[in-house]
Amino acid sequence: MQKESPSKTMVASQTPQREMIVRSEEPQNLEYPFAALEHPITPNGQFFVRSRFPTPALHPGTWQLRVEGAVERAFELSYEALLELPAVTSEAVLECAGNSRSALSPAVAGVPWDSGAVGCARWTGVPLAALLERAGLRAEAVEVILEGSDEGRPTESPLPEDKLKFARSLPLAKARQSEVLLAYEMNGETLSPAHGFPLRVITPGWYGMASVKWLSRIIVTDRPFHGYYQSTDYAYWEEQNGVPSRTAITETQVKAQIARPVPGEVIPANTVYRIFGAAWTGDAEVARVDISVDDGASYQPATLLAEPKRHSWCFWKLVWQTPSQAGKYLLRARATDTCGRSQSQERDANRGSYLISHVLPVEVEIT
Ligand SMILES: Nc1nc2c(c(=O)[nH]1)N[C@H]1C(S)=C(S)[C@@H](COP(=O)(O)O)O[C@H]1N2
Ligand SMILES: [Mo]
Repeated sequence: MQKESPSKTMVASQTPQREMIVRSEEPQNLEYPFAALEHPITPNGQFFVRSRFPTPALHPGTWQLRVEGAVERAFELSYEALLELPAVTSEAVLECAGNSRSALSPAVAGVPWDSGAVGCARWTGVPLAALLERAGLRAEAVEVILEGSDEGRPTESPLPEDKLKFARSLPLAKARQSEVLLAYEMNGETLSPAHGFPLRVITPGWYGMASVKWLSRIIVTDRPFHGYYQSTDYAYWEEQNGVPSRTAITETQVKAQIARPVPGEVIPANTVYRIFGAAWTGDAEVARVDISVDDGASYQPATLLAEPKRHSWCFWKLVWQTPSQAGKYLLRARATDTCGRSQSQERDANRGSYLISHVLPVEVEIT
């Protein structure tokens, strides 16, 4: 092949798959082919779906949201009444805590997500804080349980015969932050059944499991919640006072993902290639993304393609002058956030099958 002048050529990456990857039909688990990454706001049809149980069929005429527990005035709210309340719209990235699981070695149980269980949308709804205010928290209140309408038996674990509902809790400090939304619109459209119609929680800065779909009950409690998806699943071992304890997964860890090139991509030597991807973090902003094209020996800063925003993601690129020597090369992307947190190089085994945020190399072939 004749080599072209690097200054004139920008190598197009392989045409990526655009259809969603079906990880399972029932419950529905759909992954976005991250190599096709294009829009800073993920179109609804390209937003991953992660559900533990079949999607419940809820009717806006009969569905109600109940607010109860350690409150002064328990109440119920219809869909119609909810739409009447003052609403806000904000952008938030949701990443499944099991995203990138397929990269773990040895393999672990769970949906084998590649890097497409992540997306960023504009959510419209009512701040959870407004409903807590209306109910009036009693002095003993410590947590807020968010319960979905979906139910079933977790397939992954030996458990009582009884069905259980998907539920997660937020500590009061997080629940009261104005950013936590009860959302009924996604990118200006009514929430779809798969994404939680009629109402879902959006907990920005936390992994997806805290954004409970098909919300039906808000229960304020006077003690910490230890439901199945709080302490058994979506939890990891952490030493507390010298004792290993189950700790609920909460804040999203800082992470950069390479969309292109894809693993195994063949790229010509002596040319110019645009390495491209996205980066996000939890309750902070992305500060920088650094790229290594030499198996981690050195890093150089990527260009952020937009002003990083709290709770959103930021696309980035690096124009790579590809080497003249043919062979396999390992590319790495590493994000750092405004709290000074950066991705580790090594996997922490205590994280089990979740929180996969260490630097993941992408091997390409230069020819
Ligand atoms: N009620 C309910 N809420 C849920 C889930 C669920 O199975 N049931 N899955 C959670 C998980 S693990 C994730 S990652 C997000 C995914 O949201 P999405 O399907 O809209 O992308 O929803 C969360 N909320
Ligand atoms: Mo998830």
